[in-house]
Amino acid sequence: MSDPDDLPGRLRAALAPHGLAPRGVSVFGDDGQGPDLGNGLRAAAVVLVGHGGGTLWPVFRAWQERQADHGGSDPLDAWSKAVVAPIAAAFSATAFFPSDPPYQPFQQWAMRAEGLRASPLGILIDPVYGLWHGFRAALAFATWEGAASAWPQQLHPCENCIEKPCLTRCPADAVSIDRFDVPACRSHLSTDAGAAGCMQSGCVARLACPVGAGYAYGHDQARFHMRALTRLI
Ligand code: B12
Repeated sequence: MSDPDDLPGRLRAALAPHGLAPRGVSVFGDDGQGPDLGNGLRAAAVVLVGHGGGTLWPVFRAWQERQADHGGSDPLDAWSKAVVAPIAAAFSATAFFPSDPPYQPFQQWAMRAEGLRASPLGILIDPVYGLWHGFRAALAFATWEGAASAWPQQLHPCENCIEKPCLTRCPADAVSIDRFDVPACRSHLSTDAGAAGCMQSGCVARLACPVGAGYAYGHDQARFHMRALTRLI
């Protein structure tokens, strides 16, 4: 990899037209913890690619409209690959995607990369975007010369949250500090109340968090993710 100092800027410029951004770097060095690059080598570092708020949504929906098959059965994953694979090639990186098995530890990488920590819901909380952010890919590099300190580290907002409304608002009682009860969540989503509530406007527990509330996904994006939640795993 060349010119590591300018990598954040160059990646930011390549990703911005797609509503995506580099989300920090997890540096493994030669500790063998990096993902397998498929050529006998393990990555020295991964740069996470994602979004805060709904920046990707209009770009993704416009792309989907242009596809004869509307993006297929997993259109957001298909779009992520269509957009990120050429960028990975241009940066001589190997792209990993969060929904591709075997699942790569995106959340562990994000914790290392950005200093993010888990909210009581299990998803990582960002001090600016709250629970309204996600990862669409990771770019793995075989060698890494840049310093991780060139990338931002974050504070953990849940530490100062006494009330923790995310734990008390779920209409299905599916969330607790130590587990997310997926069957309970899904069974509520299949009721009329679930269809009129979480399925329409998004997960009520997630919406209860005051951090980054202004970045909450719009209804179309929220509905898309809720529908995905009813059919995944
Ligand atoms: C499988 C999966 C699920 C399963 C969870 C099954 C289970 N009980 O583990 C289901 C389908 C239920 C799910 C739901 C959701 N998920 Co999910 N999921 C994944 C996926 C594809 C793999 C997780 C995994 O096994 N990783 C492999 C291990 C080795 O990686 P890891 O980093 O060590 O794993 C951590 C997680 O597994 C976490 N964890 C353990 N149990 C659970 C349970 C839940 C609900 C979550 C979110 C995390 C979590 O703890 C591990 C410790 O760090 C990841 C993507 C990825 N590759 O990680 C997304 C991912 C974790 N999910 C994500 C999201 C956003 C959600 C939803 C909010 C999406 C939605 N449609 O609403 C919901 C959560 C709803 C809620 N109220 O909390 C995001 C989290 C982003 C963030 N801010 O942290 C990820 C990273 C996907 C992405 N593209 O960004 N998810």
